[in-house]
Amino acid sequence: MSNRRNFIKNAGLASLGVLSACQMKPKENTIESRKKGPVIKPLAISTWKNGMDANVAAWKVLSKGGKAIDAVESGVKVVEANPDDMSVGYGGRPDRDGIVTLDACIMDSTGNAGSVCALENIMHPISVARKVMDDTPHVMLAGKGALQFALEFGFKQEDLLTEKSKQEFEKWRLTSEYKPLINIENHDTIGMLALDQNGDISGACTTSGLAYKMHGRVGDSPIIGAGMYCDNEVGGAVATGMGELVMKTLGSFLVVELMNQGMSPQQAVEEAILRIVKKIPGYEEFQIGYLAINKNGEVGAYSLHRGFNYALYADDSNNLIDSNYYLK
Ligand code: SD4
Repeated sequence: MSNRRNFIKNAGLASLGVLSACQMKPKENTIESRKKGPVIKPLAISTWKNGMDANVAAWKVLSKGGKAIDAVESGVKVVEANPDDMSVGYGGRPDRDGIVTLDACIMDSTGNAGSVCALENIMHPISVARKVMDDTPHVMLAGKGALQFALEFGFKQEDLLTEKSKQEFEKWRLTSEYKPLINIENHDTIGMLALDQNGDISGACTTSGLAYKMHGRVGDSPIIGAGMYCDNEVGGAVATGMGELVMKTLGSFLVVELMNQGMSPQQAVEEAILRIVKKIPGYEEFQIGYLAINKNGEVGAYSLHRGFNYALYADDSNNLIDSNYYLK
């Protein structure tokens, strides 16, 4: 029987009060059906151990029914302000000229995005990135322009080089050996993804980049699609580690697109690591870690080397988890 004839028949029966509740159930994707759908459980996931503190701040927002975009911003700000995290914001290691330069990006569930790179003397680059997203028609501001924009919006200029960072830098300068180390030196950049009670996804990523990088070097972290990407119909991904490898494979976009093609978050992050293995000679010398989530709140994590961990706040519990990895 054709759908139309079925409809006419059912309409007639319904008006007679003959159809069961099940037969009359609303079509999928109507407001009615979504109201009755499964309850969405919020979650926050972030890279590395410092993600534990970031998740606590994000959870304060999410557990009150707040938005994913506000959760990720307030989450990563905790790490930006922490002088003991030497890869992000205040206390971040400087470049080879002794200057702390910051990269950050943010993306919301509407697909809007904002980013700053090579920003100096501002403690919360993520909030500047959010202003770029919310208050300009642009996505990315760099260097002096980003600083000027931040100052116009009332951000304060501060010296971000702590005594500890400075002393380490002075020591490094004695030999000036530019050697990015796996897991030890460069890797506690924070990338965070959140799923809120509405089922909306947002992401943020913020870093001082590689320690003792060339002045002006920008990594993957502020680049939408490289360091972080969200597609609210699919999921989100963030990257950490040697940014050049992520940029060359547009890692976070790749992960989200693989999920869009049907992969689970775990399959997608593993495939994105394999892409680096296949395409980039010398990949063994560097660490890369990916995190991903999808709309159902499933998560994925994978890295090149052992040693990548991540913080997952879900079901009212915050846990630090070791990621599986490629090079066994
Ligand atoms: C960068 N991806 O600047 C950043 C560094 C990083 O954990 O993530 N470290 O290349």
